[in-house]
Amino acid sequence: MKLTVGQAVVRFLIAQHSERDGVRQRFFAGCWGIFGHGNIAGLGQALLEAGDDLRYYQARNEQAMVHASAGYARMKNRLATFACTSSIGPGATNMVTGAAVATVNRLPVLLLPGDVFATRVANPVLQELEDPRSLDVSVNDCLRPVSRYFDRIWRPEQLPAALLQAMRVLTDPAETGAVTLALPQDTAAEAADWPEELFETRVWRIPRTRPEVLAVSRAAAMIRDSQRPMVVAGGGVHYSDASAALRQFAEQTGVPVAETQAGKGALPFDHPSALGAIGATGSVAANSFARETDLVLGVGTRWSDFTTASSSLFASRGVRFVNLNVAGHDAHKQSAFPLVADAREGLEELMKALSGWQVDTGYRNLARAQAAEWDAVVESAYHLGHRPLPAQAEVIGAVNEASRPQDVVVCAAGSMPGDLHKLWRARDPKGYHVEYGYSCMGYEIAGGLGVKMAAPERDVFVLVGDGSYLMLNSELVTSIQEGIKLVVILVQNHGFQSIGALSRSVGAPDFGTRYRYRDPESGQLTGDVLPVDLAANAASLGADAIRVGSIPELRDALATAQASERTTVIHIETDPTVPAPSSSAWWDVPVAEVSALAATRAARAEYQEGKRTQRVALRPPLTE
Ligand SMILES: Cc1ncc(C[n+]2csc(CCOP(=O)(O)OP(=O)(O)O)c2C)c(N)n1
Ligand SMILES: [Mg+2]
Repeated sequence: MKLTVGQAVVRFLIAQHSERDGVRQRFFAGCWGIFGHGNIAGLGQALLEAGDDLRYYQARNEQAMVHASAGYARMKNRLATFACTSSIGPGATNMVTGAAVATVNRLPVLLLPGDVFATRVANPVLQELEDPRSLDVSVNDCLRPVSRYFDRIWRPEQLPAALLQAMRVLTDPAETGAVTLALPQDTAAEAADWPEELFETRVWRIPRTRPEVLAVSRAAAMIRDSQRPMVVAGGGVHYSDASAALRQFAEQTGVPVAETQAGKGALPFDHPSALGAIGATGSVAANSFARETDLVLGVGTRWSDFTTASSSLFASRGVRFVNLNVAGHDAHKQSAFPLVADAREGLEELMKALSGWQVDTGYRNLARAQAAEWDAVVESAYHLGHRPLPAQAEVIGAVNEASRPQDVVVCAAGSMPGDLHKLWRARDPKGYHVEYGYSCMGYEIAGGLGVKMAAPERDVFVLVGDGSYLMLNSELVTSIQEGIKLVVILVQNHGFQSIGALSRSVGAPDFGTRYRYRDPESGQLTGDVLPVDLAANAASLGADAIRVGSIPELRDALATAQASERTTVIHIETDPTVPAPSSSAWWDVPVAEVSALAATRAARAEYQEGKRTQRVALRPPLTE
């Protein structure tokens, strides 16, 4: 069969399927793309010819199209995603940040950047890097460290093997992330003869790896021996569709469950075993359990510094870890006893091995009582009644109360992810979508688009700060173009509230974190607030924009947005001086060791207090 490399890639993508638990689906829902000389004749022409067999979606920014794909893949529990094609040069390097989001969050996305001429006759092509040490280097090599598989198709003959490797990695739960196949622009348009088998329907089974039998009994024995066990649930619980199994595990054993950012929603917030969020942005309930626990069962977590409060949280001398994780390198973190398996399979095996065992009633009740105390804190944060401007927590409360249980809240960077982690009342396993692996400003609207494409029956509430909005708001246009409805709540606080607070805690108060005019006298950015009008900006991009000045007005606007078919941006100004309730946990951000500023010296002294609480988990998991 004679096809160009571009046509062969598209044909192959159309034929790929995933299957788990007997359910089969197309693996690629379509292909995002922005065209230039590097990809228009190869993939562009091929997508035109394929039509709706592999639908083309137009984005405004290459980074954003990778975010949308990652959001989609996360919502689909990694069983489906998109391909993304870019031109060479800036189009390709714009995808580097999106690729990092996908890889850090362990989400499959296929990147197909154009690349420099394989034949090199016309060198240097427009946008070629020209590395004097080697002509086989191009800017696409920037994608190597952020891709779990990277290949460059210099010759058509190399394509079949590369496509199969790409699919292997994309559908492997332990290895998945961004995968890059760079397509030199001449090769992509070159024709070759392909075997028909390459384009036959291919089904990639997503395995549910079972844990080793002996490892299960060892892990169960460690849990049985413990006095104060707890579960830390991570994103792997969702990806493995294990929230029902986790709930059963918690009900059978009484072991309380805390959740990471990616794991939030694993249990509904009001489940009797739910301690809520853990770590630097956690609930006081989960964090006080973490300080005293003697055995932690980590399920599908990568143990980020936010979860461990920078290695300061699990303070009990005798604490040991068991990690149930599909990836060996995660399973071994925290010097844990590793249970390498799919989360659902692993929990089911542990339940069998723990049959008849439970934590004592007192411990169970303590979890319930502390979670109830935290929920009272949430309730009052939701209804602070702060004036004249509302607090951010009240905005979160109003959105939570207006949304239906199955709806999805989306966020990524700024002060809101932490506040959402602490305060959002999750009622559905897929209802909480905060990208906090890479915490990438600009993910919010683009990622929300992918979420809505994966779950059109749900309303998607995108919470975005003014800083993130200004960084990447352009996919609002895509949402209008495709009729993909979002409800965007744009929280205006004239700068970086999150980093503002951080700057104060490291003794560099408010430096570079406010959007202000330069003050002619001091020479600093401390003048008046800038005259930006982000609601007008949203309206100019085609969205319905509503400005609100209070929480009751916000509630009305949310109702209007919910009733509408179109994307609505609700603009609300908040008071950045009102923090969310404290998590009583620490986060390690270094402070200058010497300084002429008194504020920095004071911050350094406090930092050293925090450092004293840090302890790397090194205890061997098995003592006998
Ligand atoms: C792409 C990117 N650049 C920088 C950062 C560091 N950073 C984290 S939050 C933040 C400020 C976010 O501002 P805004 O969206 O207004 O949210 P706020 O902090 O005001 O809640 C910055 C600069 C980041 N996370 N991502
Ligand atoms: Mg802001």
